[in-house]
Amino acid sequence: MLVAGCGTDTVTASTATTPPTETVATTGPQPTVLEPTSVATTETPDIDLDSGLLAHYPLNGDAVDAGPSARHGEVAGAVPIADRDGRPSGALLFDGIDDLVTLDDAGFAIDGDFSITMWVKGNPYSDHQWVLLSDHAAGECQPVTESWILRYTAEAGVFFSVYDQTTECGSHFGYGSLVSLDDDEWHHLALVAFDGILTIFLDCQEILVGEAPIGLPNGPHPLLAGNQSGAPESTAFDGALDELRFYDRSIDLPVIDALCVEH
Ligand SMILES: [Ca+2]
Repeated sequence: MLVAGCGTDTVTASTATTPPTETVATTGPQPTVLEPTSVATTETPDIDLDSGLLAHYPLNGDAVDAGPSARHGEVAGAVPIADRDGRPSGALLFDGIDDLVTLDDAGFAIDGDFSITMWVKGNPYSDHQWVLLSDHAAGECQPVTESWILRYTAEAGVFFSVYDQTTECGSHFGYGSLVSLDDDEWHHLALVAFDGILTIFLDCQEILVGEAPIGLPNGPHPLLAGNQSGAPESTAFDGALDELRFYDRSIDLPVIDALCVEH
């Protein structure tokens, strides 16, 4: 199935070099519109969902890693909820206040390509931004640590930042728009970093292509789902997560399609 570029969504991307703040920027440097770039052009006859798999959290009411390295996490507050197919305890529900999951990020320092995929269902009545994933601490300039964070706001959409020490407080890269995760519906989100380009897919559709630093640094902060280190209520995820996967490679379009349709 052809996935990339078949929708009508406007593709917008930006790079930003200003010092980051804890508020998602909705203004700033003018976005640089890049041509959509497929993350992979070669279809393989066999779709391998396990190649390069660092961790796979089915989030069936817990944080067990079903991947090859058994990097089990620890749930703090989040509770089981039915998944997108109605399977009881098939996903995890976060309260938007203080729930989070601490993951085992040993070995998550990635210098090259990577991919992250998950299902997300957001609470439409939430009134603040959400941190979906992070290896990042809240509320401070972080000049001496590498970190990254995946956030969402109703205004700015999906927002992935890497703080890489190239400026005083690090740099952050890329933000998307025209996507909604807060409509109380399940959506499949996939981030694919390939050869210096970050592509974000929502429900198998490419929504953002932007230049991004290669790699997923593993800084001193814990790898968290549902919030960031410090766990401020103002960034607590409010909704449900399911089927969280990390890869140390850029997954191709058939894999993305398979994950967002069948898994
Ligand atoms: Ca699940």
